[in-house]
Amino acid sequence: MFDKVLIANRGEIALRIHRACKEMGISTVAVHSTADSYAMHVRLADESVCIGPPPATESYLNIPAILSAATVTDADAIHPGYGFLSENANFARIVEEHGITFIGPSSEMIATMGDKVAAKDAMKAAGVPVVPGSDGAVKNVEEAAAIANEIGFPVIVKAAAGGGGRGMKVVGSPADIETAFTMARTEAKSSFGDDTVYIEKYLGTPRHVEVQVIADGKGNAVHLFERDCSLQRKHQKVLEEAPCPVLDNPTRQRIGKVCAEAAAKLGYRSAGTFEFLYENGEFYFIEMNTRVQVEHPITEMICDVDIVAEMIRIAAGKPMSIRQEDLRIDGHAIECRINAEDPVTFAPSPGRVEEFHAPGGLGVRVDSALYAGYSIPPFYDSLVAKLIVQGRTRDEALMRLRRALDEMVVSGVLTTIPLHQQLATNPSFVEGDYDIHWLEGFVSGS
Ligand code: MV4
Repeated sequence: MFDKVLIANRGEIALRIHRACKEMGISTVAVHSTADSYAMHVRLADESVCIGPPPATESYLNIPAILSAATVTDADAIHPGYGFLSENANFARIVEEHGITFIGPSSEMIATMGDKVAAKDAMKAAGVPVVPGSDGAVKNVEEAAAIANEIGFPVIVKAAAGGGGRGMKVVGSPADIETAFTMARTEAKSSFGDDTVYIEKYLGTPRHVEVQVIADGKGNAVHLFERDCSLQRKHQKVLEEAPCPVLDNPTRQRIGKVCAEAAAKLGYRSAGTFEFLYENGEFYFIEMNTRVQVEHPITEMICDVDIVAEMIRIAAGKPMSIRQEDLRIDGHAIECRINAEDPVTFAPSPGRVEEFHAPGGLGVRVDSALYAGYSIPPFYDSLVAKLIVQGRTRDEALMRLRRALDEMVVSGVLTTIPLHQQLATNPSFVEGDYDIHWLEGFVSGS
């Protein structure tokens, strides 16, 4: 096992990784920008290294600075968390070239999944159902028009180098395909330096359902069931729940098995997530995430598995500690992302936190790096806490959620707690009756 892990991240996920390391007897190195000298992840870590000024491009994305920090502290491995360098294939490769273990998939796997056309190809070959569309990249306007006519409108043009909602154009009728294709190409080139685009049938009212897998890179893989992440605004998830409230057990088992078998067949290593659109009882693969995700705790709560510890074990060459036949779903879990933002306009609200009181009690977990007196810097993501609740049933989880939200205190800055309080009592949400577009209507109408 590793003696020392460098955590190349900040905030709650840096704490989450630190906690897994401590339970495994591993010492930790925090890295931080000058804006984060008083951050909780720095206070908790065994050692810390300042890696640059506040802008992430000069600190948390600064590959030479992070490698130097790992070298001077003699770290055995680097955990990238989510965001920042977590899905940068180049970073994973350079880390490994320095004789340091990257806690995640191989750099080749990250590169394949980062190319959305290559990812879809790989999944199709591995037996995963994908959205109908072009067979790979679309070369010109004529080809785009032919494919769109064949699959039928509406269609969506996507950038191969995009993902997470960037670089997409919905096309409603044949008259608009030429302009949309040309615009998508131009935007892809300027945003990503790669003008490769592909076409899919556009699904109008899907849910976003994702399957968590863990694999050892040696052909062994398990799935940890699914999460419903449909409640999002501008491609930022707001609340997630596990399991998906509208799936029946046979369907759940079937899609889980498909993903675990695909991960095994691809030789996937570490934790990974298969993202699907789910509409009219069918799953359509869209993308794979090769990192630990923000919402991983809801899966941990219903499966009683430490996903971050598994990632570390696998990276160290140890066998996985879980077997598919031992995994069951224990009740229901919900995560609220608490952001330091105006709950109505969503404008960031950085500044000094005067009071912080985390709710507790049975079935309540709070992942946060906040403390009273902490100043939230304006340079980074506005996520400041994740409130995760678990109950024997979805109704019990919802009751627990409402009571935990009422207990939670964050003063001095604005937060999205009031938005979550409204959501938690909304009849459509309580019924599980929502899709990927529902929350946008909810926030604009309320
Ligand atoms: C789609 C789609 C409808 N049809 N693809 C947006 C994020 C990126 N990961 C894929 N996205 C979508 N792809 C087809 N063929 C609708 C979306 C989409 C979406 C997907 C998941 C969660 C939220 C979303 C919000 C708007 C659009």
